[in-house]
Amino acid sequence: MEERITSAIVRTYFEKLQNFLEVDLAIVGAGPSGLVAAAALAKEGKKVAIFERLLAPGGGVWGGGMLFNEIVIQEEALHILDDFNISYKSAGDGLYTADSVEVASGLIFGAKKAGVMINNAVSVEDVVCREGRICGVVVNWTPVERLGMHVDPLVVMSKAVLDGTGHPGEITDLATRKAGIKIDTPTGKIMGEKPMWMELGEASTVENTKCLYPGLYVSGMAANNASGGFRMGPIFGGMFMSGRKVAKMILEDIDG
Ligand code: 48F
Repeated sequence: MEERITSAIVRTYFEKLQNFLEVDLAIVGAGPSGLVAAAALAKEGKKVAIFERLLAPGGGVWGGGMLFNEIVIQEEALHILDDFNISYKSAGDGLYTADSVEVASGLIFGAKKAGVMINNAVSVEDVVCREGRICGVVVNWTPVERLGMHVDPLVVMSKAVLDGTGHPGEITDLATRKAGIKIDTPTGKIMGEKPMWMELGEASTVENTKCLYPGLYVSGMAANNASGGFRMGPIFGGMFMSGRKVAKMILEDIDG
């Protein structure tokens, strides 16, 4: 019995991995913007892999506002929750609330069912940049990263890479530092996130969602970090809309 259980896991895991070594889109970070983007592209038949540093995908959704496990969504983004079959309630004035555990698990389940490969406990530590295009991610197990073990990483090649790493914008930071690229922001560099301003932050998240460099896209808070947008706390419509926007842009890019 023991041997059969181990064999079943090893066989199916490596079959899955083998199929996702070269993908259409590699997404770094399984937060709300990354998960929404992943599901949208997978539904279009694209091969999408997400790499999430933590054991549990879902990013900043789980904790709601200050661990009160509810989040707020504005009316214009509700259609995205509908697509994931996630429920919500009116809170008046065009705002709605949803249970953060249902939102996080619903987005993960939706992305998975759409065909996305979600690699949890895997960190992206570098990008591949060739002939003026970002075209892959360098990955290693998070425990290896955390313990500082001297273990070489592996690489997943992709037509595009999405930085969905949230506030730190890690992939844009890596790409600008290590590949030395100039990105599409007013300064050509990372401008850094601005302080809390919910209304402007929501709008700027979507506005700042873009292609920063051939093959390198940015969504969610990483987009605000790159272009100097405001933070906004536990309102999430902008994150969902950012995921949808970036998926459309990437689809046009890789199909065109
Ligand atoms: O931060 P996060 O939820 O990304 P997001 O889609 O959403 C932001 C909101 O949650 C919230 C907010 C809403 O108002 O402001 O902050 O922009 O999820 C980012 C995920 O990326 C993972 C990290 O663990 C988190 O789950 N991550 C970050 N760096 C790496 C990474 C990395 N180098 N490799 C793999 N995963």
